[in-house]
Amino acid sequence: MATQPEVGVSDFVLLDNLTTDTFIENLHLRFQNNKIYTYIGEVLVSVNPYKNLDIYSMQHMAQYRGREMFEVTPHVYAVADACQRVLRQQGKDTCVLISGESGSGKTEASKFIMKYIAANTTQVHRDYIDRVKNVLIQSNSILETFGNAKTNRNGNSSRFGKYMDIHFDYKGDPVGGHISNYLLEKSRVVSLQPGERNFHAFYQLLSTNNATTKKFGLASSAVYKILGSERATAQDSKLFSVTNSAFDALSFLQSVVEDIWSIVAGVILLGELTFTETPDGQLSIGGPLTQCTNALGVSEQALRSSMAGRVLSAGGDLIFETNSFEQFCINYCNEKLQQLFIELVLKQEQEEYAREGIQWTPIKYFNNRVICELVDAPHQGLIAIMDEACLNPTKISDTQLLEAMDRRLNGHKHYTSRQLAPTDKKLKHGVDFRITHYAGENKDSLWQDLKRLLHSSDNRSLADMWPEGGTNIQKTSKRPPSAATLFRNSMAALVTGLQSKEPFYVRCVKPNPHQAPNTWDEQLVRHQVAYLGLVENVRVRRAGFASRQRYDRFLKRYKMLSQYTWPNFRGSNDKDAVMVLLRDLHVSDVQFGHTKLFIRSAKTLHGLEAARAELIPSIVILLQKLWRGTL
Ligand code: AD9
Ligand code: MG
Repeated sequence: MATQPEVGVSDFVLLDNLTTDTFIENLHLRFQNNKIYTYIGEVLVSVNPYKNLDIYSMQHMAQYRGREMFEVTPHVYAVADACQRVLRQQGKDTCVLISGESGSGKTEASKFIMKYIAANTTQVHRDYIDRVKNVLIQSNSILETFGNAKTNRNGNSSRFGKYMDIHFDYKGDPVGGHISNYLLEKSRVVSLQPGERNFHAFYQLLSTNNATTKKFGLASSAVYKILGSERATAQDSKLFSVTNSAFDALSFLQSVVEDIWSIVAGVILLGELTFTETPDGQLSIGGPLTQCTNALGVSEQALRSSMAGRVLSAGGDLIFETNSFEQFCINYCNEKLQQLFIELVLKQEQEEYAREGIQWTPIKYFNNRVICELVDAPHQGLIAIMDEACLNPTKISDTQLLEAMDRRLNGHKHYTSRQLAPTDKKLKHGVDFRITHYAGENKDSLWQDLKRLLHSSDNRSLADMWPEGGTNIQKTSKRPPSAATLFRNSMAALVTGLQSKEPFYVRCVKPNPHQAPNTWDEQLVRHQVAYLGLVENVRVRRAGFASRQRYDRFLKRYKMLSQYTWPNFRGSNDKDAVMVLLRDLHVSDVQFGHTKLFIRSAKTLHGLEAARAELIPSIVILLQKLWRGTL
């Protein structure tokens, strides 16, 4: 493969004078040259190009197969390959953690990784493996239809967190998988920000021909509240076919697919119903009630009675702002993943030094554990305080909840609230409850009567989704855990799962807020570089060693630099050969591990690379002469 011209440095550990400015300069330079990927050691930094680059073809994949990360130009395929190699060669479970703000390219990165894994399989049991590969790739279409929406930040924003587990056989071929979803932004169904869309599924269904929509009690041309100010487009129509092909590829029964679209129609129609209280205290439901109950497969009477209790008991206080609660959970999730990143990156370094018999002194870094504990500590954390408030039989107001938090957390270095600190000073790290929409009455759990209603549906798929609706109400009178507690628990389980695996990281950066190609917003990038702790990451990596390489790989790459090792070293031991090579080159800022060479300064690596680049042309000429027999 032709060596690609280097732009800036392809690994930040090689930056000469590391500051936030030089970091951003290098990232920008590479971005301008369509080099959207750069390493920090084995961590991949990815900048969203917002345009299609010709770097993802099968030919490109082939360049990464079986190659060490530093040997080829940085790429998300290199991460996928390293991940699969560790799994195949060391039999260890691996995971890839992809983080970054909305629109930074996380979902696309995950799809490239899956595409690479699907392509990189052996030929045995082809049919079966092909099916699994197909499922891997097609499952994304379904997840995106029901879980993605256009937001002001991203035209295809994932409104849920997802964890995909792929199972491999002993040869490293994918044989199955499991997808866990976290916190779907359900509030979007009923409340949209200006300029945003609801979940794609609603528009897709309405983009189909009249016969299909009519079957579900809808009219393509009608304007439904749930759509906000947006309408179905030709793209939605295309994606409706893609979604249905994906259902097919995943072996969904046709009857289940019909059930699913019928539920989608039912939700659209629910949005059209109006509820009023008649003067004699009865509930009057207006709008397309019959179409709605048909689509949901429930009786009008059942819908009426389950809604009556709910509407009347909620009084005038029906739809509170839930966005902030979801945002709070997303922020907490990001802090947890950041914590994992900090601890594992350091842990990994330390373990490697110990394994290789290398001495090192750990460096200081901001550990955001304190932020996570502020949220999730038992009894003391914000979630515990919210839970306590929810237990209060009398409804408590926003202000009372905020007061409860202030009482318990006043003095905590990372907590502030509008009441405690009426200034605009932002906490660098921490939780700021300046705006609190949390209503104290967070009962995300669906009420028992609604569960019973859905469980009674003729729509088998809908009924199956609510098995609890069939249980005796007496047995379920215990209050279900709050949404915050459920989320905390699922985060804890996620972190435990991830900790048991060998992690790889992709840190995604969004270059501008306009979703535009070739546009660089320095402020926005600076903010993300700080938030993701990227410069800190380079420091941690460099505080130890700029580079580490297995002896055989190192020798292969640099043996040409010494007469003692080129073309071959006389001894049999790669470590000895590397020692001789480096002595000859007068390189001394290294440590010799058991299996790897640790190079302290980036300059040394620069020097070796430069010497190699200088020698390559003469070696090529030498080899050509040898082949032609003219030497
Ligand atoms: V969100 O947190 O789910 O709102 P993501 O997942 O981080 O967000 P996403 O992967 O959806 O962002 O990327 C946003 C858009 O950027 C995509 O729809 C693509 O149009 C564009 N994108 C992202 N990565 C690439 C890429 N490697 N090449 C080309 C890209 N376009
Ligand atoms: Mg996404």
